Amino acid sequence: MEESFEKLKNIVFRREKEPIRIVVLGSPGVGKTALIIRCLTNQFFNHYVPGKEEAYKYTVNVGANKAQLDIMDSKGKNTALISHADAVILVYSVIDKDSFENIKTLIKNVRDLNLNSIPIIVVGNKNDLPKKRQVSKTDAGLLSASYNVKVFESSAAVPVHDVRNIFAEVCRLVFEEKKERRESDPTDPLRRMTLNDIARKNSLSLDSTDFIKLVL
Ligand SMILES: Nc1nc2c(ncn2[C@@H]2O[C@H](COP(=O)(O)OP(=O)(O)OP(=O)(O)O)[C@@H](O)[C@H]2O)c(=O)[nH]1
Ligand SMILES: [Mg+2]
Repeated sequence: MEESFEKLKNIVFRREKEPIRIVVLGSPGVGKTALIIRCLTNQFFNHYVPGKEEAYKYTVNVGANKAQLDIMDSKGKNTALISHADAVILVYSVIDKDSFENIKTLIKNVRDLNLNSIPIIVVGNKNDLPKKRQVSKTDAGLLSASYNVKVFESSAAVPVHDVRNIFAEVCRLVFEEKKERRESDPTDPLRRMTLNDIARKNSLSLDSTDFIKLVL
């Protein structure tokens, strides 16, 4: 069991019926799908299926407790999803400078669309390819400071720990940010809706929905 999930359980699992809705966005090919699959299955998904958009339900069990993460691997055109997300993970590739530049536009879009001050976590993926690196850690640090976002580096191609810790950190930030809002409006029906429900409600078509259960 990973320590970060262990720390989460007291704050997350009491509210198990409310999914934590996480939308993952970024330029094509940066590794959004690979990062999600790495987190959920501990496998490296080394096939490129461009632009596939899917919803994942990820149930984390720790002993008798459960938390449901509702993760949407998104192209970013579905503004309804962004406006109802509890957190957004923006992915760039450290070997693709343009994808890093695009993060600034994405941050602005998310802040315009989602009126709650939801956590935005930026992930610089593919850091297993140092010879091809185009975005330095200094660039990432400057972005973090000027846009007030957390930036992590990761790789979907190497073992799992940093990727799962990123998702754990996202949950922690969601509960810090959302605690007051949740407690102040317990009747809000949106609280129990998944991103897939929201997509359906907005007549958005998704390729499929995967239900993946992970037992830690
Ligand atoms: N070396 C390396 N390759 C990676 C990494 N992450 C993803 N890839 C590869 O990069 C390619 C694109 O990865 P995807 O996860 O499909 O990218 P994506 O962001 O989902 O792309 P779109 O769905 O088209 O927007 C695939 O061939 C992956 O195997 C990584 O951390 N390191
Ligand atoms: Mg993809």
